[in-house]
Amino acid sequence: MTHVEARTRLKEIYGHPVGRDAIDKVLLQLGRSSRWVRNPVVANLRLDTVARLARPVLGEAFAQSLVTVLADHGPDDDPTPDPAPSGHGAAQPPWWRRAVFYQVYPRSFADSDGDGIGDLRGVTSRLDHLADLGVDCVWLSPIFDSPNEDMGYDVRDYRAIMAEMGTLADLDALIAGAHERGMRIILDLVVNHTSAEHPWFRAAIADPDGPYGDYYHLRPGAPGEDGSGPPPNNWASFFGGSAWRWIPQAQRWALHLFAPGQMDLNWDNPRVRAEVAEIVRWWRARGVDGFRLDVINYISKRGGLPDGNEAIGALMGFPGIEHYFFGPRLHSYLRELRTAGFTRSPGEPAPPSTVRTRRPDGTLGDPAPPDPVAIMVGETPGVGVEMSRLLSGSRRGELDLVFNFDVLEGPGKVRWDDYRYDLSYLKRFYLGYLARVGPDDALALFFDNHDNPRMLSKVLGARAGDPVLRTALAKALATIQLTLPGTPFLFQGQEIAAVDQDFTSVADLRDVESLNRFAELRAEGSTEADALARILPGARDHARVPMRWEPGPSTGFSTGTPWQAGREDSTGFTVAEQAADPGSVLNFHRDLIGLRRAEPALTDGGFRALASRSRTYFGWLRTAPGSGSDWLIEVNLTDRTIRRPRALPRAQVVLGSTGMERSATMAPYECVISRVSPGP
Ligand code: ISL
Repeated sequence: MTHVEARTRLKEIYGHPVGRDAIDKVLLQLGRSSRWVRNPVVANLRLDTVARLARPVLGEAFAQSLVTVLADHGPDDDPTPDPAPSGHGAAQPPWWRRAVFYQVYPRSFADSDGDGIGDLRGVTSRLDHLADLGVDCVWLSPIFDSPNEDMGYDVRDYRAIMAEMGTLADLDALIAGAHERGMRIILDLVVNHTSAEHPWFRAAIADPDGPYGDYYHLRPGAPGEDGSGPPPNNWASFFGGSAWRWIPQAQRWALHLFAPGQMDLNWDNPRVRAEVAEIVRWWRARGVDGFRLDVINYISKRGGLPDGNEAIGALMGFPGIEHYFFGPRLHSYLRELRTAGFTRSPGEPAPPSTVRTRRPDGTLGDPAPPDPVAIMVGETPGVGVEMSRLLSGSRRGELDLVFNFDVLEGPGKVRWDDYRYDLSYLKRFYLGYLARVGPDDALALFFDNHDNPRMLSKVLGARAGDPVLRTALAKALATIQLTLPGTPFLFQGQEIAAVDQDFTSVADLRDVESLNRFAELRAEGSTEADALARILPGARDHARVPMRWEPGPSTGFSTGTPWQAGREDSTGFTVAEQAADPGSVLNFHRDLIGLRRAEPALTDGGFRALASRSRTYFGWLRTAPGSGSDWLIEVNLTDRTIRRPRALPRAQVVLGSTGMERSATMAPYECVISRVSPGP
């Protein structure tokens, strides 16, 4: 579809990758099924008719906004196939296809010097825990120098370590230590914005017409403007209020999609793009194996920064979002960065160390040659399945993996809602996703990260306090995450079944997002108790408390006072306790990751869902090409005993949460991984 106009039919829009994701997103948000669009009568409706019918819900300009975004990503946008050997279609799949990633939130992982803040030496001291678990790649959340308005997601110096976390020498040691243990290491690249304290921003506001003025989105005010007038557009900040801040010194408005100290960079400026590529090369030369790219789908903003559509703003919660979440030049900027920053150039010196390879039995081999292209993992809030494919398909030459966040909340729900997540949605989400991807696509599988409450708590609510249910569900989620086709990203604590905190006061919270939201609710008249109750279901703080290494108040995290205290103190849910218990969630993760490494069908094998319509039973086969054996994976998605579907293949249990037998029924949240028996 090259030309979208009023006579275009809904099915044509739905046939456009961006149109399909946009419509699916709206339906998901409204809690409606996408079957609705496939109904032939609806599918044949003309866009102008849809716009008229949808007006009460979506307002006047919705259709036009959709058309504009679609036009940005037309067929002309298809790149020439990527000849680089990074593709998944290449003879040898890239390393990350089989890898298990592990996200460390360094501030809360391990504190080596007793100041209460986790640090790099702390991470290094715990590398054996990660290697024993079977991790292939460690991702460190921000460690660069930062005033920490948003916990390091506001970088002041891209080539220095945050003082409280250590030094460049500490990072060099960490990289070498990880490589030596068979683990790659990636860092967080936060380049949609910099801190307001970054020298570029300081220079920009000191002289808005000078060389740095165009590094950011600076806009003059209306005549006589003193900052009290209306900002340049209606875009909202994700952390509350307008996305614009008046800078009196510069007599300019400055754009910040996040906190007021996180200034959005202007990626349309080639000098900005060159700076970013140079930062990436600098870190690659130190041995870093790639980056997770923070909100990377937000970097290209529509020219002129027009007002956002009110209806879309109301629906998504953030006016303006359609002008930057999948911006017009996103693809070309990513391709440029991949080539200029992430791809090794001929004759480039080897980094100080590279990862030692791991054999299928887990033992270590020789150091691998440097990767031809360092891995690019995109954090891409808001993109749907088709946009994910456009950003990470192996022929696209853009990102390698992206995070699709739609799995994290049930239909019609947002993070702040207090509800119990229904795992039948998780099954539906993945079956739908997997049915739409091909060999060129890759999925990142994740349930927890530093921006979300714990999945265990979303599903169980207060019943996460029941150690039996908690253990069973943690193993079930691990089974799903580690044996579906895709690349799993564990977040620290998942391996010991970490759950949400029982925060009782706003004084327990540290995150700028929670604190701003609390202040807004108070300003609107909520009582303190009400405001707290409304932010706790979604507070990012739940996942940011110190790692529980040992029982006891300090949890083995620090000898000092932790920067943020956890409140969870259940018995049996620390690393030390679980290491000693063969039936623990920790040992289940180890066994399962070991099995994955030994049995290629569990990572590379084909996928076939069983009983796909069941809302309670999630079962699938991983089929081995050639002579290897097939695997049957089964999970009870409920807290009840369920019957297994009939006519399953005969199979021998290899790993299970409750024992080595398969009977007609499955216990609450039971999970079983079995080798399919040969023969009929
Ligand atoms: O918490 C959110 C806003 O309501 C999420 O949408 C989150 O901000 C989004 O996923 C982007 O997250 C990343 O960038 C943010 C940072 O605060 C998050 O910690 C980071 O993961 C800004 O850099």
